Amino acid sequence: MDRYFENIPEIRYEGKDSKNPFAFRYYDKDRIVLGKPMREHLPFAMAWWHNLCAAGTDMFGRDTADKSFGEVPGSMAHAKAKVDAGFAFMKKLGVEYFCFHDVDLVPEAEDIKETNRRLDEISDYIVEKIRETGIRCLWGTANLFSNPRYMNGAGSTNSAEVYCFAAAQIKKALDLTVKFGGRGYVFWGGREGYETLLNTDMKFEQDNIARLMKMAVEYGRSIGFTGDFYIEPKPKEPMKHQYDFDAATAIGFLRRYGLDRDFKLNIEANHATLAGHSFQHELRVSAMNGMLGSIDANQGDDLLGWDTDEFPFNVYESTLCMYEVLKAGGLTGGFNFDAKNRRPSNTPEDMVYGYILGMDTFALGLLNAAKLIEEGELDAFVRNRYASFRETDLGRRILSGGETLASLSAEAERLGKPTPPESGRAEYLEGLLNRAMFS
Ligand code: XUL
Ligand code: CO
Repeated sequence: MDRYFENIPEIRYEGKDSKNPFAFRYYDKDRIVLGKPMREHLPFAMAWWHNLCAAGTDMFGRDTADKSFGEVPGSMAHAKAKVDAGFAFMKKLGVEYFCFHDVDLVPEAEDIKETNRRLDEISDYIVEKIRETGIRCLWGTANLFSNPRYMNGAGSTNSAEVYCFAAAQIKKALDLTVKFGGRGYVFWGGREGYETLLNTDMKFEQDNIARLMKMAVEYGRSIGFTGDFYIEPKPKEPMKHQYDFDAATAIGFLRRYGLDRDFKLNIEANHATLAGHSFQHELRVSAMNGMLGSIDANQGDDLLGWDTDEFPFNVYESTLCMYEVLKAGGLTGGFNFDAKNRRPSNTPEDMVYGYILGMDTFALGLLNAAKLIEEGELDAFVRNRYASFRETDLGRRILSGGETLASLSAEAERLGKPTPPESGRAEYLEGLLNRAMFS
């Protein structure tokens, strides 16, 4: 089981001064932070697709990494070797969860009956590994974007037969998620969008996507799935415009169709920035709507305008992320490294370095965010900033809902002019952030 990573030791915490490349410098799984061990704050997951399937192919060139794991790619022996390698990898790193698409697990056959048979076979094998290791499934999903039949979308397709295949894949992926004891089920609408409105009935397509999601909820609950469904927003790529553009758009959609009781959001850092938002913005919008469910932990590149899926190393981002997560009371899901090695980082060691980097970045973010919360200055500043609403007679009357435009207009005339608002103190607060991060 160990043979793919045989030259790599188990990764342990050695502290920030360690020079050992195969050690954590910040992720100390049993360290108590704000009353809970780090591993409970940070349920990390391995993304099956990037780690075990993707081998560096891009639009301009072929694979650079060898992900055959000693077997012929496209065979069931290869599918099993990926399971062996994946579980060995997670054990080495102490990663306790995995996320998967149906077609990450087995080669897809021409006939869906055969694909489903292969999925039954491999999932029996995965269940054995789950029992052996205690590693669990964070979430599952169906890949409704790679197969050419999804050219015009899956839930949003113009073809009733293609829609039927999307439903079949979702049913099977839900069966697998439940079989693996998964905590969540994700919808990322990769092809749910449009290239041109000249050929698109947007309302018809969105009604159909919602119908499919309702069927998924009904079926999932009927087979004992008690976890959350998630929408993973993304504004574009592969489509020019995707329907789940950002958190606010996805929440509006879920509420419009009455799906908000069963769904939360899976927020991906690189998708947030593609939408022109910060990661923290998308987390805050989700949290304030009670919909922060899970996180795809990665980062984009300021110089590139697409989904680069890099392993996260930006500690400002992970600190502000963990600040939002802690204030929201944690996640029902976890932190899935939807991240891949750079194309020239093509060895098994690089796979391990990617996860060490990501896990340490989030552990450091957690420690910094806990410091900010314990110091309490940011919280106090924000609370005070709105004091005029809570601590004056006028403010309290507005909050109680008893005022009208006419009564407020009379009040304005009585005042003549307002007391000038106080400074927002952005630079001072950014200094506090730096102090928590570097002292
Ligand atoms: C694509 C993406 C997906 C989803 C799952 O940008 O993030 O990998 O996370 O389908
Ligand atoms: Co993702």
